Amino acid sequence: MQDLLQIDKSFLSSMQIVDWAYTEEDIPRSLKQYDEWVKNNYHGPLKYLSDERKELRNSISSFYPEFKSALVFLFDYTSAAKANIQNKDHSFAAYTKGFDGMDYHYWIKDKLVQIQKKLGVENCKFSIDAQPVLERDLAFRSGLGWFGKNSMLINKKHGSYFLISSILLEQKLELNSNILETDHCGNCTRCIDACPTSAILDNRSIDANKCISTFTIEMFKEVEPPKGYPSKRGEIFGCDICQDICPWNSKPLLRSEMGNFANFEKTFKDVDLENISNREFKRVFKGTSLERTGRVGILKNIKYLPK
Ligand code: B12
Ligand code: SF4
Ligand code: SF4
Repeated sequence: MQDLLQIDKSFLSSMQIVDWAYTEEDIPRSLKQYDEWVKNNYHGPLKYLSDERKELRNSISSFYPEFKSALVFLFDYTSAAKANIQNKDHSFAAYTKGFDGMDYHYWIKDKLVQIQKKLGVENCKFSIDAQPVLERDLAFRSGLGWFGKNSMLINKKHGSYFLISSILLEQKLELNSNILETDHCGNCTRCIDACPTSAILDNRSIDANKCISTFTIEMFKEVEPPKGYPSKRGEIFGCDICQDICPWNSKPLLRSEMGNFANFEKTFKDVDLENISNREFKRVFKGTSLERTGRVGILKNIKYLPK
């Protein structure tokens, strides 16, 4: 197993994995911060973070009792972020394009299945965003990065344009854990200054009520947008401002090749959103991130953009 993960670098990079780590730590280090956050209603409309499912995040074993260890992977989408920046087109957050234009939940699951097969492991669970796991904390306690002031998990070498997903195992492996990463934000406040809706709090978390990402991705029906939405960048789905501005993403952006996402954009531009049916929208955007909001959700966002 160790050999697979250390030597077979081309296998990992073919999956856009830029780093990975191992941990046996079951309990998140930031439960106190999570509690405070919810008490202050900073989760806003994201009720799954505060209802009975909240308790499941207290430890991985409360959702997966057999849990013994985790392999935590960082799936990179810097090339999509580079394309958005160079094309000055921020309608769709970079992650929506960075995994062959697919909804990353499907794309990453396919990769984790491949890794599971290579490892020869029968019983395990995947954590890909939707499970009750504080994934940034899991990556933090694996030593993969620190909580930036924008609340993103930032890796010293790879910045923050990556998604975190894990294989949760029922056995311990003969692997070493990394030491915890220390803070490297220093006196910088660029993300706080740049956030158009003042959503970034002063304790390395954000007010989800105000975040453009909540409004454009999580709210499917008509609601008041946060003050400051849309920014000059015209977000339709998601927001990358607090990452694009972060100095820790400069080097990864320089190093990365620029992706070509013309097909994704063309499909969107070719569709007459006002006049196609919800069903037709579903057919055209099947398997992409846009399926989440559906046609009605996208129309709700577009309404606020300058004509
Ligand atoms: C709910 C959610 C959202 C919500 C709320 C965001 C939020 N900050 O919580 C909304 C819709 C706004 C959102 C937006 C985005 N999201 Co989101 N989201 C999630 C989700 C599903 C849960 C997050 C959660 O539990 N929040 C609870 C709060 C309290 O946790 P937190 O913000 O991480 O805050 C921690 C820090 O504040 C920390 N902390 C603070 N001070 C200190 C001090 C110390 C000493 C320590 C140890 C810790 C600590 O403690 C808190 C609890 O862990 C995760 C997936 C998952 N299962 O974890 C993805 C996730 C966090 N999102 C992700 C992404 C990519 C995004 C967007 C970039 C998408 C986009 N382009 O629009 C934006 C970024 C906005 C931002 N700046 O955070 C990635 C982040 C990857 C990374 N590098 O960090 C995740 C991990 C998904 C994934 N599987 O990769 N998201
Ligand atoms: S994603 Fe956008 S709106 Fe949300 S905190 Fe970052 S800059 Fe602010
Ligand atoms: S922009 Fe500055 S303060 Fe914000 S996360 Fe990046 S380094 Fe930290």
